[in-house]
Amino acid sequence: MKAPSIALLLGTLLLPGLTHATSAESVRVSHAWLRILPGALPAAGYATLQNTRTRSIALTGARSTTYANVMLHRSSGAGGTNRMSMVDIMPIPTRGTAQLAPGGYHLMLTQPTHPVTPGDHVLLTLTFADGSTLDTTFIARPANATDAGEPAQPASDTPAPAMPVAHDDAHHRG
Ligand SMILES: [Cu+2]
Repeated sequence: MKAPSIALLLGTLLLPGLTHATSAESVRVSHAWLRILPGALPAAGYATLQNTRTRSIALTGARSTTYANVMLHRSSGAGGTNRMSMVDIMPIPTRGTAQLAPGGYHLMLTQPTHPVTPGDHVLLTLTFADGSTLDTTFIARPANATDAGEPAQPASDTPAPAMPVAHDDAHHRG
């Protein structure tokens, strides 16, 4: 008989009587896309994350072999006063969804290891507070995109932002 994995052991110790599923196993990602800006401006990563389990989940960020630096950010304020700050987690509520979306939580990606252009598929590894990880393909979209560009996306799913927020570097000063 094989020894149980350390992850399974930890799950058993930390969550007695509950589920052994990791955060990564309990999250479904959809509408994952990157907004690609010209030049050296940072790219932004957006997605919808659905929590299928009965415990809250915390996204801690992502890593990628395509971008040397990936940060979890949150925008606050509105219009011209929009500000961003780095955050440690994005909570995904029990049996609910959370969005990485323009004007809210998002991933900020800098230092690409090779040029990324709209239409490219970029692999990001999402990371969660319990240490689990989830490989996710993000589709690269142009600077003026406001969604993943998937034809099947229902119009009522997410209201389009009144004014799409460009992820320009002015938002990252201070
Ligand atoms: Cu940002």
